[in-house]
Amino acid sequence: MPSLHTAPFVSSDEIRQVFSTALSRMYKREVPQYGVLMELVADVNATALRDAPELRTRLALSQESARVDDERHGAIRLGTARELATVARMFAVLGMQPVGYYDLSAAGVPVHATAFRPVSDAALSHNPFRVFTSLLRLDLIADWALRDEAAQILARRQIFSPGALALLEIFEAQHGLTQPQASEFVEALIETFRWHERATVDASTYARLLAAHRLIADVVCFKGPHINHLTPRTFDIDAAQEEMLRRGLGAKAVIEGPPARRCPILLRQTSFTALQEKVTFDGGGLEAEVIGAHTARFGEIEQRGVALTRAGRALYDNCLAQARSGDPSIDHASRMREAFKAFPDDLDALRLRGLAFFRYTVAAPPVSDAEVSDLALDDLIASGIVHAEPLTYEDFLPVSAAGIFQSNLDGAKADAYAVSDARESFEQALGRAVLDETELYQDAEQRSIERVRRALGRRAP
Ligand code: OOG
Ligand code: NI
Repeated sequence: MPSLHTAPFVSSDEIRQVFSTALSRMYKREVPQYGVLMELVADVNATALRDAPELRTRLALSQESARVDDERHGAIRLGTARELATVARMFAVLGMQPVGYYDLSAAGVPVHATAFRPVSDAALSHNPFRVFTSLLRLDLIADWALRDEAAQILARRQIFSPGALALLEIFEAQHGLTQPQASEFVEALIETFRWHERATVDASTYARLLAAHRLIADVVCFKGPHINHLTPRTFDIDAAQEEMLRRGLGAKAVIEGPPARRCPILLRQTSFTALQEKVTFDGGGLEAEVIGAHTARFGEIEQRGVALTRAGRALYDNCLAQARSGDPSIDHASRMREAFKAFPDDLDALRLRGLAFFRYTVAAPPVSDAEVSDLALDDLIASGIVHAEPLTYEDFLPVSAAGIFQSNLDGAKADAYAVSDARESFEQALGRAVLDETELYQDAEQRSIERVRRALGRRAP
């Protein structure tokens, strides 16, 4: 029992909310196009809600209605195992845990990643802020000398301020932060993710790392892991993509993920290319500083659909493989539409075939016991007593992530690396295993079934 003398702690959900808002404010100041993107998404979403009464009803019924307006994800790229371990502890203060393992080496991007995000129903509906967090894989750099040099440069930097580290220790010792401590923590943590104009290396070192891989230069040459994009959520990504082009944001040509459907599944994303930013390079002691430019930061939007079961995901991966290996003389969009005909586009079919996850609620209390006795869940849904709400996909897609990375690395298509998946070393660096996203959806669905069962007494389902 908490004693009367214990200072009240701010909840992690609240700290995450404040952090996400502060980060958005900072990014808007640093990357003006992000402000344009936010306005555009707000307009598109308002139109989508006005024109689609089913969407309005669905959102009102679900636990998501409140969260969508300030829903977003960000991405950072880290250089060392120690940075990843500390970031994991920092994000734990914000109630975010590592979910999923993404190997991007197969797509020629020398990183592996996880997504830090809230996991409980309540935390997700409070604020679902996520951060796609990649760790550079120096082991994939062929040039030994360059690899050593990069490791040495990275070993010299400390991406967190002493203030942030001290508050992290206080949080871990007292299992919470008071209001003033939480505010100070958010402010200190934001500093880590801002753009630092001054590089930690001279111009020629930067050029060498850039030539090895643009991504290596982006991670190694700067003081910290600048947030490289913040992504608002839209209800209609096709409309948003058109609007991006209309307002002069050079959107990438192809929307990543599944094709447009009546019932959205997983995740669709599109981005616009990076900004050119001014960089001041170290003069190396003797020479004067050199002014240069670096491109790393960009804008992205996403539309989220229903989370898929393992069977659903296997079918998705199959359709994607089908489309990719299809006739190259046919355009990408047509190949995708054709391949995805195999994926049912109807919520009942997705549920009855066990392809997607749902959250069940009691829609209309039964009039009599007889109505629910011996009825299975599907019958209760068919008779309107129970409502099945699609569970939103909260994670990322490796193929899409690779596409997003590529589009912001000057479109340079890299070859796949020979060695790939290094999950074990990633988890070792992280200091823990990542959570399995499918199990989280499965648990959320199961919990909702148990709630329905309790609400209907011991009669069903
Ligand atoms: C991350 C790219 C992945 C997404 O939404 O799939 C990503 C990066 O470029 O650092 O953010
Ligand atoms: Ni992203």
